[in-house]
Amino acid sequence: MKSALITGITGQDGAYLANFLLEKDYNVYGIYRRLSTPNFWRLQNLEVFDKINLIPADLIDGSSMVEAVKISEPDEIYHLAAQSFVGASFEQPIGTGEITGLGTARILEAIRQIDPEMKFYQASTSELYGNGHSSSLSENSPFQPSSPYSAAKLYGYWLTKIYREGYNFFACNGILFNHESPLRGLEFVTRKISNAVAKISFGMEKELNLGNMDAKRDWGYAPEYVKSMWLMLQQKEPDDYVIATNESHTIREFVEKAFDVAGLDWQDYVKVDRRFKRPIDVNYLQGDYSKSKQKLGWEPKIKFNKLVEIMVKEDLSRWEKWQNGQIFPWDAPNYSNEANILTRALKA
Ligand code: NAP
Ligand code: G4F
Repeated sequence: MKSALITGITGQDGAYLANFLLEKDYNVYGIYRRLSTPNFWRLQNLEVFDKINLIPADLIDGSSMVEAVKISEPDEIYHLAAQSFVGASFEQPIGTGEITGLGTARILEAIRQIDPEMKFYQASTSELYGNGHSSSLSENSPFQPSSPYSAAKLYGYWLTKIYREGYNFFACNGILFNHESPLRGLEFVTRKISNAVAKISFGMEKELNLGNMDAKRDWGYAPEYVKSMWLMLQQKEPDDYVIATNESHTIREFVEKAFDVAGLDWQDYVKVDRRFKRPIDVNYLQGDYSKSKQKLGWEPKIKFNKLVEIMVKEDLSRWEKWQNGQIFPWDAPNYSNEANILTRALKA
């Protein structure tokens, strides 16, 4: 039986990947950090919480990462943990560098010291390309990070290549474009929209405040994207791959479609609020997954319209069940809207 260690197992991708690897009969380990309120709802939602092994560790604590690798002795390590919210990286650039950047160095060093034969997946990102592009982006397109988050991820990307070339690691960068699902964090724009549409639809909220609605993203479906991570580690040679849908849509299009799914007109509810605008935004991201199709045999099935529908219908169904008194693992009831959030943009 193969074993895998997942950092970030409590996050969106970590939970779907744990589910995927369990279906492939892996022994699955994951690290989690101590929080004042436990955060296992995604693992419980997918009914995998009781089937995995959890190890307490934190990316800012190198010795805990060494322990996690020693305890699990995995064949494959999927490094997904990060401060992953671009907006927060402008508010907390130093913490983001520590976790998202140096955290990757800490786990690569743990592998180098314990067993360099362990295969390594790095959660790289389309944010590496940054602002200023206007055509599809492939593995050969230039990087121009436009946030503290993407600068930290660029460090992780290069370190992964350096350990591959310098120490002969089987280490891959998955350059994943945005991927969403009903397990997406509530602060990311897609889930913020699908959750707000559901609440507005039930009369629980009156409006939705957003930032830059002109930005375009290439949005795919997270459960399909985690399969590509595994495929990368099953190849003969390690390499870097773009994972995307080859389509992009504006935030406005997402809003329009999401309200439409609930039979509402978005223009009656949506307002622009400068708190949610970033000092620099990435205005265009569209991928080109040709290499992944050719080498991994990977292709997305769920595209934009279906994705929006899945997310809105699930949030509608959850709020309906909640109103009927059903209790199930879910994040939204503990998260009010973002009315009290003060960002640096307010001072600008
Ligand atoms: P997510 O839902 O925000 O999950 C992030 C995970 O990292 C959580 O499990 C979180 O734990 C953990 N984490 C954060 N700080 C940590 C620390 N100091 N020590 C240990 N664990 C820590 O992110 P995601 O959407 O699943 O994304 C997974 C990875 O892919 C991230 O690296 C992200 O940057 C990258 N990525 C995501 C996308 C996308 O569209 N989703 C696209 C490209 C790349 P808690 O639960 O305790 O907070
Ligand atoms: O949903 P977002 O916060 O995702 P973003 O910044 O694209 O980052 C996500 O995808 C990356 C891959 O490209 C990952 F690496 C990263 O970890 C994360 O998963 O914002 C998407 C767009 C941005 O242009 C943002 O300015 O939506 C715009 N937006 C407009 N109003 C908003 C809002 N974003 C958020 N979060 N909240 C708003 O109110």
